[in-house]
Amino acid sequence: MTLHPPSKDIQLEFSGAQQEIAVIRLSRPAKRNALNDSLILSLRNMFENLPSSVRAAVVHGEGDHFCAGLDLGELQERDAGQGMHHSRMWHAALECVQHGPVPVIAALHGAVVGGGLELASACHIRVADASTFYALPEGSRGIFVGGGGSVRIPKLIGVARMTDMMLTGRVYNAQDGEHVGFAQYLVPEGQAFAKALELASRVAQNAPLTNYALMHALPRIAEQPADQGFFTESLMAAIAQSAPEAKERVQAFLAGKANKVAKS
Ligand code: 1HE
Repeated sequence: MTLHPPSKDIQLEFSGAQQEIAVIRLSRPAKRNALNDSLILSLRNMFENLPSSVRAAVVHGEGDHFCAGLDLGELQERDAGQGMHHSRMWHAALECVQHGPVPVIAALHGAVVGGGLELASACHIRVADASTFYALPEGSRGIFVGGGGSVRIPKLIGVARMTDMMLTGRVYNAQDGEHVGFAQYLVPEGQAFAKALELASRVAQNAPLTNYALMHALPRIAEQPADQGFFTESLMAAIAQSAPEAKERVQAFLAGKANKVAKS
């Protein structure tokens, strides 16, 4: 159900032989894909209503940059209550990205800053090209992260690095960004989208229950004390391996009909 008009600044297309990959494009290049409220609400709506045939998603940005963050033009005088609701709206949308139905791969290039970095950090895999740079200009704008960045970004790079970025305005280039943990893949300029699509095709071939476990169980286990983590792991392992698809895949390997693990 859509209760707000869909934003023209974000597009959804499908790719793959079975249309199993959702491709979501931030499509506001004149404003460097700055995220206004309508765009954030549409992003949420897309992830809440993906067709059941979809097995993986790619998020990318049109033009020279992935995303310039919060649309500063929309930043009005908000009182504390309105500010809280605005931030919670972002949380709800990015929660749909991180804990939605399918793994999400971000294809990054150019600016990945502020709320753009918050969006990227809600994705499961980040592929950056050589033009990518990361920053959190909130510090210099007199504001604070509000889209879940204070929770998600330290999980990628640690609290100390995030504090430094916000205090000093430090910008990480693509190479250093990969090194500190922003991106799992670094590719030559212009190749992030192709690489993200290739990875999405690979991810889409996994058993859906395994992908679900990786998206929903793994981060929760990481937050649990070890004893509870071991127990949750056992529950998830038992559920995943009892699925008919798991049995078929193991049988296929034992019958010599499935790929071996190949040295990279
Ligand atoms: C914008 C925005 C924006 C560009 N909101 N309009 N984010 C920032 O503080 C980042 C601000 N943006 C920049 O530092 C630069 O624009 C970029 C490094 C991203 C790109 O530079 P460049 O030279 O390619 O573009 P530009 O000339 O700076 O901008 C082109 C147009 O986009 C220009 O508008 P125009 O009408 O003059 O053409 C810019 O004003 C506009 N534009 N970025 C609105 N962000 C949930 S809380 C999250 C909190 C945050 O995200 S704070 C961080 C905000």
